[in-house]
Amino acid sequence: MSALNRASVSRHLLTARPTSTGIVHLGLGNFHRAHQAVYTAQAGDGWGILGVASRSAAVADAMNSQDGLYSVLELSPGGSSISVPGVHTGAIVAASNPAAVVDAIAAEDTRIVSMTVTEHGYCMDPSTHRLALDHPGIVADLAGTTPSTVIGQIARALERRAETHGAPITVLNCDNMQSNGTQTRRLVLEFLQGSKAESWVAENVAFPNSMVDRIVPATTDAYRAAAYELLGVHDLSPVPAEPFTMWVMEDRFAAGRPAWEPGGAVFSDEVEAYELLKLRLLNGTHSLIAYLGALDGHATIPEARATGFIESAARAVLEDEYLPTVALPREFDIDAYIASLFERWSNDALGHRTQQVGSDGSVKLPQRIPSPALELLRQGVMPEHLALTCAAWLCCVVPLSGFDPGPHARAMVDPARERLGALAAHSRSTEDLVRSAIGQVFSTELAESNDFARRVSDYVAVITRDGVRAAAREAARSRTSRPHASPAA
Ligand code: CS2
Repeated sequence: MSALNRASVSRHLLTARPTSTGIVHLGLGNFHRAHQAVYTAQAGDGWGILGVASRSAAVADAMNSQDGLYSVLELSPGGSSISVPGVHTGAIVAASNPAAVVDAIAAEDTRIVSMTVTEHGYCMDPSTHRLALDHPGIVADLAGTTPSTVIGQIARALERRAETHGAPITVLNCDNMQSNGTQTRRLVLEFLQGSKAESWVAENVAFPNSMVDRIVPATTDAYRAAAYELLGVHDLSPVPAEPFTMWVMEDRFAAGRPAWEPGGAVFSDEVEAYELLKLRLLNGTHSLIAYLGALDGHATIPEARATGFIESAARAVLEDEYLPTVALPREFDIDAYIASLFERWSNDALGHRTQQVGSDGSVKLPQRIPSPALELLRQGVMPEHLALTCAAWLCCVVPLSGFDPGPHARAMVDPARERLGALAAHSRSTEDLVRSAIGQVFSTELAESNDFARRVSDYVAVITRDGVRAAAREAARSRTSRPHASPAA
């Protein structure tokens, strides 16, 4: 059986042949491989990417054994298609070779370092948005060991650039975070505070903000088999993806960039508006669908979205609670955008799992819930469905004793599971647990809203006692008593 490589791949499927490595990308997960890599391949101007996997060697090994290649399997109810971006010049693993990561970012030929390391990868305190100085990795990196955190690796490499050749570079955050470039700049400068490199970084390194979007499930054997059907050769690591893709970023690059426009990238001075829109309407609603779906026994997002009470809750949170808190980009067709979201969530050929979207809620939800919740609370409006999202998440990851959230919730991975379990063990009441969880995971300001914490704990109690459908019914009742919302001016 033949394997995918440059000799075996059908010419018409292969998009690019890089001539040099101008980009070092941290986070070689499926999202990067179906998003930025595809745009870079479509640029066709010779830029190559060195992929850096965080911990697991599986993807890097697979790609290295396939001449850097892998396929992107586009799936929709209308059919499937495949392509091979072919833009990576190699792949390494940060955990087993952290020094090589610093060397690669520091190399004079590297003009962009980009990242998709998930919200989790930035070692940021969610309440203050500052570097978590008590994070063991940050403590070690600041003490001068070979850096193991992403911020430490970037900062040390920039320091080396400042001390040696001095070539400017762009740091491009492609994670789902509000003002992702600005936040990364702050974290890196905080790491370098007081060092000689601080002012060099401030002047020579660009940190554009970007909004990234494409729904990309995890690879399974079923996707490997589907890729084989279309490729005719075996790919160890294909990436399943929806057809939709969107990338909006600021055109502030310190040392050039690929021509990402032919792939559809948009350069805009309104990135923050796009970010908020996406983080709230897409990601925030996605979380609600995932938690309600998992608690109602659904394995996939399309299954959950097709369930009447979940669709109603999704529309309510999106239209009444997220939409009024965002200012739309100029000439933006919001009705078409909302319609496309519901269509994307219905993609049953993709089979995106509730467990995947529900995982890491403790680091994803802080980007999605506290700001809109506080905004509505300040206006005197109780964000019932944001409270329901928090409650459903808590019921999935820290179920009260005697409550079984079901297999999809149990399979959710969350870095705060243990911490929340300990909080639960020491809490006097559900409200006490909810308040501490909101304070520690989301924001102290939101925890100080007694009404919100009480509402979340009411929903936790209803889900635990009467089930998730009863809780959603209760949230829905609040909708009818409120005027229809419109986006912020
Ligand atoms: C999802 C995102 O897992 C999640 O939390 O909301 O991964 C979502 O699929 C992407 O951001 C889409 O661009």
